[in-house]
Amino acid sequence: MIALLDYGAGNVRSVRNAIAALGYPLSEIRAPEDILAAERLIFPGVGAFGPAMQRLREQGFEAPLREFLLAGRPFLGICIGLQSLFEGSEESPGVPGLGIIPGQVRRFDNSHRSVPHMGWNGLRLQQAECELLEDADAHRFYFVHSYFAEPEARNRDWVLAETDYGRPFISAVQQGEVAAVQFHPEKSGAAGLEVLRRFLAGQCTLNPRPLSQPRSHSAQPLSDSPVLPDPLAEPTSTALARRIIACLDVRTNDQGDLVVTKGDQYDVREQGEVRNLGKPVELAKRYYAEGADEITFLNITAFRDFPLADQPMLKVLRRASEEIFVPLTIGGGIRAFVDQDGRHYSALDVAAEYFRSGADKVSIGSEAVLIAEAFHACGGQGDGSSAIEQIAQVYGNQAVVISVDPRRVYVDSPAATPHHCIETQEPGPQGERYCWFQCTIKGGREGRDLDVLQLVQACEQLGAGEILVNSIDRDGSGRGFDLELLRMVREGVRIPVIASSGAGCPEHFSALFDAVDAEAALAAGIFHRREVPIDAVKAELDGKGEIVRA
Ligand code: 1PR
Repeated sequence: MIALLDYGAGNVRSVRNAIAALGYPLSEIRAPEDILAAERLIFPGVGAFGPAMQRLREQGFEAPLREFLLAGRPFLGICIGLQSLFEGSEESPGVPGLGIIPGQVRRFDNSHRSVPHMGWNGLRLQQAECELLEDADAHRFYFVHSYFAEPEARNRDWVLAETDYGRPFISAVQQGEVAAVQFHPEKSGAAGLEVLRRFLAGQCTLNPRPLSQPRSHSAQPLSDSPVLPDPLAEPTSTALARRIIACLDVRTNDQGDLVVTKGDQYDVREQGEVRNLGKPVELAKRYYAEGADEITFLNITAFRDFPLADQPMLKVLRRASEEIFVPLTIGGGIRAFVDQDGRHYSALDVAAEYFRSGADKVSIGSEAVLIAEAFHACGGQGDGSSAIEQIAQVYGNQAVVISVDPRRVYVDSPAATPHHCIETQEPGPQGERYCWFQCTIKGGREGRDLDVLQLVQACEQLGAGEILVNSIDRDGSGRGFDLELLRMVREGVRIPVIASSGAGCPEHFSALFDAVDAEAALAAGIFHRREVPIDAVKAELDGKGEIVRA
């Protein structure tokens, strides 16, 4: 019996979907005694360390889980499921972990790189002949976390793999049949599914001999180590790949069908008809097969409808998540609603339904602008009640993407506006040499008195995990990304940035990453119209020395 330890703290649908796709039946842990009855146990921890440990304790799961682990029975922890095995975490001081592995979980330093560590990174195997991760150092896996387990001499005999993000951290542990990974195998494409399959099939034997001496912490005494380092093995670094994201703008057309559409400067109609570029699930599956690192669905008319009434969109998400094993983001209509019967739904309720339907992240557009306006009006303070804060608190910061829809506003001089203004290489219609980037809501239909920097900095402070930067001016133009806009956002925040709008050819992606240290690039039209395949973009980047997932 393979059992899933879901303690109800968040979205584990992706793990269930991946196990179902691999053809294994899964049972649920409902009571403490179910843990010891399980043959193989999967613990996909989600959310924050403290609440996760608290929920385990409240539900009486801690004691049987420790017993299961100490008996060395088959266990796979994922993400917080790995971190919980350690003694404690900086994320929740004073909350003890399970203490199975000596050591602490620490926060990444964001002074030189974006936090969360989000995207596809490699593994440096530390043990020879590990069946669970055999050949895994030839692949990349999807990580998303702000905290990491620190390698030290006293946990060395647990470390199965390390990964680098500014510093080495523990990306997989194993002793006997107890294993855990910091990355998400259920979101790591074929390579991740293979790791899960090996665990489910009972292929996780380990020969506890290190491949190489772990780095940086090697100054620690080795006398208690049962194994000898291999002096010939040179540790190689791993690095985070640039992500390529396929975006599907989805709406209902005039015939009532849910279609993928694509606009020019957000106008999706051609001769009065909504452009129809295909069916959402079919297109998304195509992009998964072609190597998209992530897929985003934007429900572009949800600002005027009640998204939970939009069952076809939720169905799209459910079907896509059953067959697509890279991260899925959905945006559109994440805000509070009152339905026809007067029932109130919070933004968190809407997001929760999206997560339950298979989303890994939600993207907030219009509502984020209104939240940022209120934040600045209160002197740069949040009160915990905004959609950003509430969703981040329950699902984690990494699950909250802010989708920005800015438009250039040209001025003659910086003194002509109170907003953050740049001198632009792309003069305005009257030859103006300065502009600011105005935030809009409702799909660009309404401009607000807020600039893009004010928006993204407020959202970062409130707990957003990532910024998706669209550009109404560049959308659908094929003229390349708006590098001036992107540079301003990149320099303004320490969370990952996705560049969007205007991609027309592979060279636009290399020009983007050459100019702006964005984590990801998103495109729509060129992929939908089959003008540029995803692998041509990756080949171009690879040729320019950028790291991409093969
Ligand atoms: O405001 O929270 O309900 O969210 C609505 C979401 O829908 C927002 O994220 C907003 O960006 C999006 N949206 C609203 N109207 C439109 C429209 O096109 N009429 N789409 C729209 C925005 C922009 C990109 C597009 C890129 C790449 N689409 O996502 O995919 O510009 O296109 P390209 O590569 O073809 O240039 P809320």
